[in-house]
Amino acid sequence: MAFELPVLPYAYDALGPYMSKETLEYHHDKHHQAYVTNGNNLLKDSGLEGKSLEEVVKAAYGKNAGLFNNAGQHYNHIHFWKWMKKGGGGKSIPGAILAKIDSDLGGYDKFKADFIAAGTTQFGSGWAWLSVRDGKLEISKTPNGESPLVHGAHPILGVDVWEHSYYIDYRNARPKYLEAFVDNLINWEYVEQMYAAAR
Ligand code: MN3
Repeated sequence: MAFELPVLPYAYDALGPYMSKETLEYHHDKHHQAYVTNGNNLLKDSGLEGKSLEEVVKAAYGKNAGLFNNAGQHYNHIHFWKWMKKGGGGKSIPGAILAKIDSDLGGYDKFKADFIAAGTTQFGSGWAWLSVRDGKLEISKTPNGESPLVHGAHPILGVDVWEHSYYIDYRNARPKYLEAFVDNLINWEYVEQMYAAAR
């Protein structure tokens, strides 16, 4: 199944001032498009053409680096766009997720601090994650195009900490970008959908 660039689920200027139109235009139209184009070229003759995206990501990990990097980033970005919304973030979190954050992660404030710390301490490019492993929530970080999918867990929230995700709006201030993401952008309804699917 060929990879396709999804349409953004909101207008390019919808996430301002926390993520600008210019950032979304470059990030979605150029960076994500490149992962789709390169991924499709590498998918040809890989033996994985008929597989779902998640299956391609898992099968290519550790075996076909070029395909893994592009398919992994395609998977990550499809969800990243949906993990944000205008007027998102903060503590208006669906009850089931909030209860799990309390029981598994020590409450919202600790979740927020630990999630931001994961993104801040990811050296170089990568992602910070909230995922489900064996029924419990956990926070983690991964380099480059990796995700918890290839480490035995189900991602339900991720934030891109590649410089292309924040440099136009925040320059080198990655922690400020992460704080704005948590306080103003997270689409918790989509997180809850992925949580329900991961259970
Ligand atoms: Mn990116």
